[in-house]
Order: sequence, then structure tokens, then C-alpha cells
Amino acid sequence: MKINLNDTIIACATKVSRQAISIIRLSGEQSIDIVNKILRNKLEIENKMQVRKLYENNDIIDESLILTFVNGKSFTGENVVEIQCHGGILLTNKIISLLISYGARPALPGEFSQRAYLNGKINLIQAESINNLIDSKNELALKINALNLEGKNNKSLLKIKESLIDLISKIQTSIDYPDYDDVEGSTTEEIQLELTKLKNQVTKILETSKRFNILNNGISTLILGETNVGKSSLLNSLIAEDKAIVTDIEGTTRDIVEGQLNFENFSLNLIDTAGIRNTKDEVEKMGIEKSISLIQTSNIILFVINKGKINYEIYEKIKDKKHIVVLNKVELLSENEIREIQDEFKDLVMVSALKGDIRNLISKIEEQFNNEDLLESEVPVLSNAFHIEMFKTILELLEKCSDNIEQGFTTDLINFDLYEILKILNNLLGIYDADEEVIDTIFRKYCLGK
Ligand SMILES: Nc1nc2c(ncn2[C@@H]2O[C@H](COP(=O)(O)OP(=O)(O)OP(=O)(O)O)[C@@H](O)[C@H]2O)c(=O)[nH]1
Ligand SMILES: [Mg+2]
Repeated sequence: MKINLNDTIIACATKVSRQAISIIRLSGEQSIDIVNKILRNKLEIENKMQVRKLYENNDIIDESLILTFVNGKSFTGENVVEIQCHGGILLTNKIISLLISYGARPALPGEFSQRAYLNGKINLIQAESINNLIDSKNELALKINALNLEGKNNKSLLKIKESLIDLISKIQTSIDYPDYDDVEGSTTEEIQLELTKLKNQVTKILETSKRFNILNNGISTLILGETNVGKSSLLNSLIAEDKAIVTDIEGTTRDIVEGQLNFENFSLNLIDTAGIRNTKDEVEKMGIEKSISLIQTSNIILFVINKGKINYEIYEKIKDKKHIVVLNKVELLSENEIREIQDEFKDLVMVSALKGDIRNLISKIEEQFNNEDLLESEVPVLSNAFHIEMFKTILELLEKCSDNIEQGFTTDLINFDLYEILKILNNLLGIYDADEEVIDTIFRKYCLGK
């Protein structure tokens, strides 16, 4: 369905429920006219807060604070009216229905943000960070999403774009003026150097984004080990809740049990699994297979061991992934026994899930996920899978350009791919007239006086 962008749209920005105030928002050319239909004292066409009585035919239905945004000074860039009416399901719905009957159309999900993007008020990444801000699970994610919303990404994206346009225009100039062999920076070595710089920047963006997304969505943390080592006890102790069943019977946990643990700067999505052992029980076997298959998708593994309960086969599978070896039931071991295990696993962390003594593990986890640097980083952070794909395509195109130069292809072919990249960047930034921009740069920076 093609949506009509000339419509004036309406939606309740707050939940429609029994509450002190509901905020009904309209956006579009007709916003003020439509709202005026339920007022006697018409709205002034200004950026202003105005108090008005609302009417249904001759009956007063409410007195509300109304905010008007005109001359592009709104979130969407269109005329916007926000009615802060008294809350209540019936009243809120009545006002919305009345305004729909006077010409407003119910907004589609995200349509206000979509209009803001189309009118150049926000870029795609900012639009995404609105969702993320609302869904933030921890303080750091909240701060980073707020910075993205503010447009922190713009600066860095614009810088990349500037380097790209610079490169395109140098190449273009050397194509257009083949006799003029003095266009600075257009030798193949210089172009390769610029491409490498761009590739490094894009790779950094993809890496930072990956870290941020793990942080934003929760770190998938697998608790793995032999039966009876205390995995479920550890889960319960970490989340301070009796979520998983704990018994001294081997093979108690057969399916996964999940729990969430929020730190100030990150969250763990904990997954307790079926203990690993040789078993004839079909259900337990399936549980064990599931535990092992989760190794691939987890971000970190807590490999839980006890004396004589170390599964080396599993350790081989996880040792090259991010992991922490956790020696549980440490209070049952002598110093000698501990030393023997420590000789094998230098970095192990000792805990007693039963006694709730898990401080060492918490500190180790905090060390591993110190993400404060993400806040300072000037690198843009992408959280939408589609935007990440766009950047992966940019990287592929840059690599293709490098390869093409290496193989001696002409520079016009390279510029063709660079233009593609520019289109993708412009799309993210909400700008469309790529060609004009390049021409602008040629004339301003590389005018050859001909
Ligand atoms: N002494 C001591 N006992 C513990 C500790 N942690 C767990 N246990 C006991 O060890 C037994 C097994 O604990 P679980 O948490 O069920 O072990 P599990 O690894 O989940 O076992 P499966 O689900 O069978 O794989 C229970 O009796 C717990 O009370 C600990 O730190 N110290
Ligand atoms: Mg268990």
C-alpha cells in the first residue's frame, strides 16, 4: 500500500488508558484547521501553547492545553498540533474519532518519524535510536541512544561522505581533463590509500556497532558444564531468584532456563542448560544437544567446573570463544586441590553459588564488558539490521574498488562503485541529490580555471 504523505495524520502519543493526561498528536498541512473544527475560539497560527475548550457539536467535552508547531518548527517538519486532553479511554477516543471525522487519518506505526526523516529533520539512524531509547535496558545503552538521537552520528557520517566526495571528484576531474595530469591525489597509489582509510573507518563502524548491539540487546551468556556442578544454583544466585530447579540429582535441568541480570552498563541474558554427561535418557540427550548447539550463538560462556567434573571435550569447543572458567563449590576444596585446578586453568574464578559468594565472577564479567569507551567513541553506532547491511555493502564496494584498481581497471569503473556508496550514505542521511553535490565540490575545490 502506498501511503499518502499529504494526509494529516493523527495518533495518541500516550497509551489510551485511564490516566491524568492523554496526548493526541496531529501532523500535516490541515492539522490546525481540523482541530479548529472542535473549537469555538480558533487556534492562533503560531508556535505556542494555547488553552481551549473542546466541543462535540454544541456540547463541551473537555478543556485542554494545545501546543501548535508551525513553519517547520516541529518534530516532523510539518504543521503539528498536540492536544493534551484529560486522560480516559472514552474521552481520548471521542476526540480522536471527532478529528478523524473532520479529515484526519489514523497514523501508521512510525509514520511521524517517517515524515521527520522525509522532511530532513532526522536521519535513518536517529529514527532508529528513538525505538532504541524507549527499549534501552541499561544506563549506558540509554546514554548512547540519546546521543544518537541528538545526531551524534551525523558528524561522523558526514566526514566519511566528505572524504568519499573528495575522492570521487578527484577521479572525475582526472577523467574529464585527461590532459591535466596534475590533479592532486589522483594517482592509483593515492586512490588506494584513500580507499584503505575509508575501509578502516567503515570496519570500525561495523565493529563498534556489533559491540553496541550486544550491549543494547543483552549479552547472551551460556552457563555450561557437567551435571551437578551447580549451574542452576549459579543462575539463581546471579539473578537472586529461585528460577531453576536445584537438586543433588544428576541431570536435573533438561531444558534451558533463562534469566536476566542488569548491570549499570550492560545486561546479561543468562541461559542455564542441561548438564553434560553420557546418558541413555532420550529427553536428557536432546537437552544436552541443545546446550552444545547454543555455544555458537552465545556471546560469552560460563564454563562451570568442580573437582573431577571438568568436561575437556566441551572445553575444546569453547576455549577459543569468549569464556570464563568458574570453579564452583570452592568451599568444599582444600588449598591443594584448588591449586591443582588453578594450574590447569590460570584465569579461573572461584565461587560458591550455594553460599551466594559470586563477587569474583561479577567483577570478572564487569571487566570483560567495560563499554564506557563506546560513549566517548566518535564512531557512529548502527543498531538496525538493515543499516548494518547497508554498511556491509559499502565495505564490499570499497573492497571491489581496491581490487579493480589492482587489476588495472580504468578509474571511471571505480567511480561508478563510489557513486553507489555515496547513494547509500545519502539514503542514511536523508539526502538524495548526490550528483549535484559532487559537481559542487569539483567546481569549488578543483576548479581548473578552464
Ligand atoms: N557445597 C556446595 N553445593 C553446591 C554449590 N552450588 C550448588 N551446590 C549443590 O550442588 C547440587 C547440584 O546443583 P545444581 O545447581 O542443580 O547443579 P546443575 O549443574 O544445575 O546440575 P544439572 O541440572 O543436573 O546439570 C545441589 O545439591 C546444590 O545445592 C556450592 O557452591 N557449594
Ligand atoms: Mg541444573
